[in-house]
Amino acid sequence: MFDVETIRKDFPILDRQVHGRPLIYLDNAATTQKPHQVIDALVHYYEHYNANIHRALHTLGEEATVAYEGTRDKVAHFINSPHGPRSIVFTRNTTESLNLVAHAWGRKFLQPGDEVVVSLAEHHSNFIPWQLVVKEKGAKLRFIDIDEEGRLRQDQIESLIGPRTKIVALAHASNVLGINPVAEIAERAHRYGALMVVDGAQSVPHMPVDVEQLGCDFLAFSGHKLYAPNGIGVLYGKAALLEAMTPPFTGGGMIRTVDKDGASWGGIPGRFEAGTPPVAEAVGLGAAIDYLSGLERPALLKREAEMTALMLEGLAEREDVTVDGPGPGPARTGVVSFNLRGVHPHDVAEVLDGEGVAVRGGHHCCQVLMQRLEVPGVVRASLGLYNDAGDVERLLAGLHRVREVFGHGGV
Ligand code: C6P
Repeated sequence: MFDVETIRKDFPILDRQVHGRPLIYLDNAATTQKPHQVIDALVHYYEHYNANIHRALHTLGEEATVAYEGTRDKVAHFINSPHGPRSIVFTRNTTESLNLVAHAWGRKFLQPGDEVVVSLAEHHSNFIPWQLVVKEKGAKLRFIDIDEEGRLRQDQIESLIGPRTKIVALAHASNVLGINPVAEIAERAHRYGALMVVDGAQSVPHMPVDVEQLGCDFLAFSGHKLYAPNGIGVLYGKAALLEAMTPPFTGGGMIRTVDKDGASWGGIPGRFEAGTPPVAEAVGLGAAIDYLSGLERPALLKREAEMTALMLEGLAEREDVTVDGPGPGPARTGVVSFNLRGVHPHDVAEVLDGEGVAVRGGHHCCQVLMQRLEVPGVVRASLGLYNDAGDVERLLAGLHRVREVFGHGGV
């Protein structure tokens, strides 16, 4: 049985007060809080075996290397990498992972006239790197639009992915809307010989993600959204694709040989990890994966869906709220974006903060999507595994408070 009270005890930060009220943390799509198991792993690392990896021949170096590479194994297992840990590159975050693909694959292999397909709902991290690389290579960026429910338009998936497509780059789950059918889209992309790049920043923390089932060529995600520390991210790539990529960063730790005239690269994945890597952060990521693996993920998913439905029902009762994205059901994660008529999202977020409720208000690094939705921004409440029905109630009660503060003027 999934017991949220026990889970909550694992997260020390949930005991704190904000403006004299117990913290209700509903900004999990931005970053998640950390269980003491992860915090303890970091402390243990620094107190007992802090060292540089793959360099030192001493005991501490050996222990740190084993832990760092151990996390690579755990990640490979967690996302079912068919090529095992060789396909797991550690980066700083999703942004760096996506940039790595755009720079190291896109720059090398895109040709004039090629097309890269993204959607209007992409996070800037899965948008700007492609925008830059297509400009440089004389290629073209094509955009899949969304329908009234915030789903990718099926007709455009079919019309835009074709013989000229070289890359399809989409979020598995949007940080504003819902879940995209990336497995089906990957099939279509592959039919035309294109690569499927999946931004898993918002899906990997919330659902089992299996790269084989998704059929993706690359998958990017961040540790900090997965209850792990900041500063560690992952790029999964099919081994042959990683092998073909030229490392954009060079220096220590990634070479085979160096002489005065040149250098040769080591193998994958270390070839893409130049310099001293985030060892403690990798240790923390390993602890977070252990933590999640110890929970019943199906029960966790079910609860998150229930909490999402509760939030959507509560918002639907208000005639002054507009919710974006699909209705309750399988196309939803625990991300709920909305607007309160007549009140700017920043103001909503500020009043809620006064009530101890942390949500995000703004464009969520999706300015193209905001332009499409014709709004300056949205308020976003996003769930983590520690949120319960009481948190949803506090959010809904907080919206009454926002209305009290701003009244109905200008509505
Ligand atoms: N979205 C949000 O509040 P980084 O910052 O590199 O860890 O993740 C980037 C990123 C990429 N794709 C998606 C779908 C994302 O949601 C994010 C991060 C946060 O929505 C911070 S802007």
